[in-house]
Amino acid sequence: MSNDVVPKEDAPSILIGSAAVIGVPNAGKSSLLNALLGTKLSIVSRKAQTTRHKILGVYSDDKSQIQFLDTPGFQLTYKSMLNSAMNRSVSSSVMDVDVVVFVLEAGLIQKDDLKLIEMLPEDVPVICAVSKIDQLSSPNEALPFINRANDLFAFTDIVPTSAKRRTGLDSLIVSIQSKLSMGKPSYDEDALTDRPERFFAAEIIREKLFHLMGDEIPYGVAVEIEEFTVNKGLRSINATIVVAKNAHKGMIIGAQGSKLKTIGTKARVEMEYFFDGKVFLKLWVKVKKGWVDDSKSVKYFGYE
Ligand SMILES: Nc1nc2c(ncn2[C@@H]2O[C@H](COP(=O)(O)OP(=O)(O)OP(=O)(O)O)[C@@H](O)[C@H]2O)c(=O)[nH]1
Ligand SMILES: [Mg+2]
Repeated sequence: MSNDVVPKEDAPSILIGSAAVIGVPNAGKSSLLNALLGTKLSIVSRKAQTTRHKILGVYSDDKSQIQFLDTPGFQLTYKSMLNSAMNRSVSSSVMDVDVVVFVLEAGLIQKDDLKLIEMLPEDVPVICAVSKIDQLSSPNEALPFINRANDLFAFTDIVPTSAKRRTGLDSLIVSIQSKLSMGKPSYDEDALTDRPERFFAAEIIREKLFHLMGDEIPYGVAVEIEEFTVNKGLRSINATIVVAKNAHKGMIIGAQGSKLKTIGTKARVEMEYFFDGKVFLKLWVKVKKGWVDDSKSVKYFGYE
């Protein structure tokens, strides 16, 4: 990832470094990252385990360039190959960053939070971002919760935040900056990520599946981009939605293809916004039985 990127030697030195955003599923990691970057880079849903890949988001201001790494939610309840791969990607990302941002949902300390805390590295500063503080019924509840968080681990800072209300974001950036050192930035100031457009196309389709399908299906879905061409600003995208069970295929297609049509329309509209240009999107559905438990397939779809 960032290792391939060469620092820009002619740029002035600023604070530079990387920060991994970790936490249990649904803690609000992707929403926080999107709020910090001011754009929707990482897909979000009310269901747990929405994020599957590590996603790099580049934050730049006058003083600093921070490479944020969004990670999948860490959990020990579900144990498919896919889940293990997602947990591995969390444990590997905390190893090679300058700062860890541990996202803890306000008012909620779960078993998996404690397990994740056990895995925190000792030689990297860990900031606790208490997320969703807008959900607390009164501001008086924040302080006792911060005290509870403080007892969990030797966090270098505890910062209350709300991605929804955009509060605490500056404090979190300042706290991260205080742990960085001077150096040359690796990305242009307007760069946002190292992922190609086709990655985001697949993620946007996956997000619509999370929003539009029942509780079980999204976990067994992968999206493969078969074709992605750009011609005079028109992106033509052919994508296959891969499901783990036969029965899921029909459910995604729906009566006379109605469900698939809705998924396609919603995904296309969001892609047009994201890519800032017209999109022609074609979707297929394919069954690959039990792929979430097949390590080769998990690797093939890029979840490792
Ligand atoms: N009220 C409120 N809800 C939030 C806030 N941030 C996130 N949420 C909601 O929490 C849910 C989970 O958010 P995500 O950002 O997808 O959480 P995540 O930690 O990335 O989840 P995974 O990728 O599944 O591990 C979504 O329904 C969000 O809308 C916030 O600041 N306030
Ligand atoms: Mg996420």
